[in-house]
Amino acid sequence: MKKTWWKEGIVYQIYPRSFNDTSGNGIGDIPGIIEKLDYIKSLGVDIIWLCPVYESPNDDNGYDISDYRSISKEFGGSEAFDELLEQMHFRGLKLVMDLVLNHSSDEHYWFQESLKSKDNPYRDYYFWRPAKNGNVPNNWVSFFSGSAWLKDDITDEYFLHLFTKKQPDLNWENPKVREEIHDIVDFWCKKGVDGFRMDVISLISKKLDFPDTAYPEDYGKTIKNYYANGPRIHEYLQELNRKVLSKYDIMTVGEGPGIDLSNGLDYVDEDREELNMIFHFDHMFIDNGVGGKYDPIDVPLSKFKKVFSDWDEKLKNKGWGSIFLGNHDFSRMVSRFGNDNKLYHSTSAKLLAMLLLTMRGTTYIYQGDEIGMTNVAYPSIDDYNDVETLGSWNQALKRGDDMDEYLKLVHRQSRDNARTPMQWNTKKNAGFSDIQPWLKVNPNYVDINVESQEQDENSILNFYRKMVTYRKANKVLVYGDYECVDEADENLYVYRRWNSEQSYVILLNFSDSYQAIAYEDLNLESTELAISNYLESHSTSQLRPWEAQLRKY
Ligand code: ISL
Repeated sequence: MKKTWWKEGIVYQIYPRSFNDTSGNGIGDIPGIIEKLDYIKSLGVDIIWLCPVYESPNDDNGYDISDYRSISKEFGGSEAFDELLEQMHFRGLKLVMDLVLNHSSDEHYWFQESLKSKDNPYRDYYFWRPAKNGNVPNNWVSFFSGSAWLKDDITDEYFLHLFTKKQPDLNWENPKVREEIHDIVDFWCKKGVDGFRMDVISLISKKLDFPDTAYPEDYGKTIKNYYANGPRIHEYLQELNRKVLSKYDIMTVGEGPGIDLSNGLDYVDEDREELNMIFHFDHMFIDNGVGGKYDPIDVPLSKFKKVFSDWDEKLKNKGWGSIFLGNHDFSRMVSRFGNDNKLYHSTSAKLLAMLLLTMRGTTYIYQGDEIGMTNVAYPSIDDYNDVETLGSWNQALKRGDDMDEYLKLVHRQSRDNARTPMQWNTKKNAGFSDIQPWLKVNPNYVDINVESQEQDENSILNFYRKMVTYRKANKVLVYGDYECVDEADENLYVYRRWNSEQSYVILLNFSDSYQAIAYEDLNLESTELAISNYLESHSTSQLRPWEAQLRKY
């Protein structure tokens, strides 16, 4: 495998709205990020993935871009951005922009023109279709509930929006659209950014006959079979690579709902020259029931482990993986995959950190996970902001669901869990802002915050630093081979990493109870403990609740 900076680099993801507010308007901003660059650097990470900061009416918090070349004034505008880039490069940090190219905002000039008439030159920048039998063109539903089509009265036709009605899908079939996109990507490369995270890139090529989904009730199947991996997807990505990406030393990671083991390698196979990495969601949608994330199911650990093993096997020697357990679209990883009860909060957050930093692939850390930020449970739906949460809430209301029960589901699943303001200290609003933030802080900031963890050498924060340093010093944890020791064990996740010189075994107890280690073949007595999330008395015959051990082999 060719070695590169983006394979060895560790990424820190920032959701700017919730990171640090310096202007005093309750919304995080770019100067707020600049203020915290030394903190970010102190984590040992190399790359920042910045969620969208472009001009946007913020129907979906920046994932609806109205001007691809301007930085939102609310966030500090282009001057603040230039300063950020300079300050980051000065510290040896690389900047990865989030690019949303599947759709624009309806307030983008292109769409405003497109609305005007059927023969407007921008009409074909989007997907316009006439009514079918007096109704919507097909039965597709948007990711955020309701039909994916909206009728516009000026021309009496429908346009496609796979997300909110203010996020019309761009028509990549149109060569002019692709040229515009190539120019945008080139613009940011010339500015000196170091890469792109490409939003829902798996959706950009559409099935042009827009067939009805045969699974209108099955969210996952519909995405896979109708929305994602369209007929020209690889042609578009190869073209983008050839015309722009290949000219710069940048990294690309495509977000890929609908991508699975059967097609994932096609996006990242080094010989195909498309993208460097993708985010697949096999572990993130793992507890989605037929009705999607608001219809969750229980998942055995073996299924979770299998996702990591299968993907490693699929990509090894040909492509490169992305290792992540959370981002701005999901519940907090410690609440979801760990245990956020006081008793196990710190231990399980550290165990997950060990998983993230001992897997093959590039590690992505989402802001706040380095201090173990947890889910929030707001008392009322009025406290929520996320369009996905509100969309499913309204559907549930229409169905006549028990809304007290549904609020519990919102507590568990809402994307706002990951979007609560960053918890810096115990001051008002967790030190995030001088005024009431756009989304309420999680009341547990008095216990979970950066300042107190800075002072505790055994904090989650300092455990992250330790793991990051260790991974960087032992490249076998980046490039080495991977093997899961026992796929079937429902409590322990044990795996090995090795190359010709070094070998490690990682033992993770994903349970609230003591677990015997029954793997005699591993000969653990003769191994040396390198890092653990418990302070003392480490045994090789049993693991305590949520115990994690990294052992030299
Ligand atoms: O958020 C999800 C599950 O809760 C996903 O289905 C998500 O909508 C999907 O992965 C696409 O996400 C990306 O594009 C969306 C935006 O809302 C998300 O924040 C972004 O990460 C539309 O641009």
